Amino acid sequence: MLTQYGWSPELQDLFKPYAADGFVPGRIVVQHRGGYRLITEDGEVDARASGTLLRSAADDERPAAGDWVAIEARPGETTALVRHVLPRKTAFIRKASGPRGGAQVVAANVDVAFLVASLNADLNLRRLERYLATAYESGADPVVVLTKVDLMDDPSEAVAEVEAIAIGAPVLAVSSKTGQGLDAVAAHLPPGRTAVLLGSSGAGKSTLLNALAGEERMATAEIREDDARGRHTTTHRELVLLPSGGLILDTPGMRELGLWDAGAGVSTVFEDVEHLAGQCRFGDCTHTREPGCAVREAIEAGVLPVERLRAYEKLQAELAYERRRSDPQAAKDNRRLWASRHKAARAWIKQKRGIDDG
Ligand SMILES: Nc1nc2c(ncn2[C@@H]2O[C@H](COP(=O)(O)OP(=O)(O)OP(=O)(O)O)[C@@H](O)[C@H]2O)c(=O)[nH]1
Ligand SMILES: [Mg+2]
Ligand SMILES: [Zn+2]
Repeated sequence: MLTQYGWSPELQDLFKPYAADGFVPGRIVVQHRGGYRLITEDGEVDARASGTLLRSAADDERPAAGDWVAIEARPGETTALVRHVLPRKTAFIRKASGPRGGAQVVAANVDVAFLVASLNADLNLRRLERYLATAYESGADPVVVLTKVDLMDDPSEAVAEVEAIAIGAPVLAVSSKTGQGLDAVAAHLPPGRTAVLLGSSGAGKSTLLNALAGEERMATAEIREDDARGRHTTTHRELVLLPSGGLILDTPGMRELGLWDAGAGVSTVFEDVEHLAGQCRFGDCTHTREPGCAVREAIEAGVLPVERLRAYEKLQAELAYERRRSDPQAAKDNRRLWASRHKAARAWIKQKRGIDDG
């Protein structure tokens, strides 16, 4: 049973110390507000995280959908206790929404991240760049899946636009209604491999899962007529074993995808911008008015869309903000930097006044 869900000799090895303590292994196949459902050697069980685990674990160490865990079976109780989370192979992590905004693991131990966007009015390149950066950071292979191709007369232009920003990631145009392109999606899901569906509400994630499964496994709902947005139909995360042997994790549509520590991911997605910036005459070029600026030259030549540079700068600023927030030393350095700048500015103003007055 566990082998079908991806249990391997390596995991068996990792699990040895937990087995010695009397724990049994399981994988989280459902995560909802109230707790978890796990798959174990003996079938499915409901579970919750132990108090000790919750107290000691950082946000991104808490059990999440796709995790392999060590559980304590409690005879006579209806729910098992998750006591430990095994080291993850990959993790798709976002900044949690809300004022506290800690790290939130959306999916753990996935091999492939299907970044799902609909080819309708809701298609947004800037949003896809965020998903790509987070996916590259996760360690999973990103695949962009453009849904609802049956609604388009000619998708080639939209696909080309997405390919231009997807640097190296495959871009598939599919229809869960007609079946077009589904084989190409399934090709990324051989037996034992795990994929996650990520994207906005209404993009067609659950419909795609149902089409791959050949049956109605997840509920779906029509998008809103006025603005083509989804209705947040899926509210839990669920890992489904497909008849083909692949595993696919459905997730609730995200309103926004805040970056979490995704510096390397952003660099991968914006390889073109960083490569150009490396050719500017000055190492600290701001690409505004310096001479010998390769970035501005590329924009003027029509090679680099200016919106892409702006998107890159925006994500960099977001990362820097997060780093200051989570790293008190960086915040202090930043304050010190500004304090010294203010001091220099005041001295300069004073000196200038002196000259003007005198
Ligand atoms: N024409 C067409 N409609 C589709 C396709 N895929 C999904 N839809 C429709 O899009 C709507 C939303 O689909 P869902 O699968 O519920 O979307 P979701 O991404 O799971 O949304 P959340 O669960 O809210 O995150 C439904 O009405 C689907 O029938 C497609 O390939 N073609
Ligand atoms: Mg859904
Ligand atoms: Zn420059």
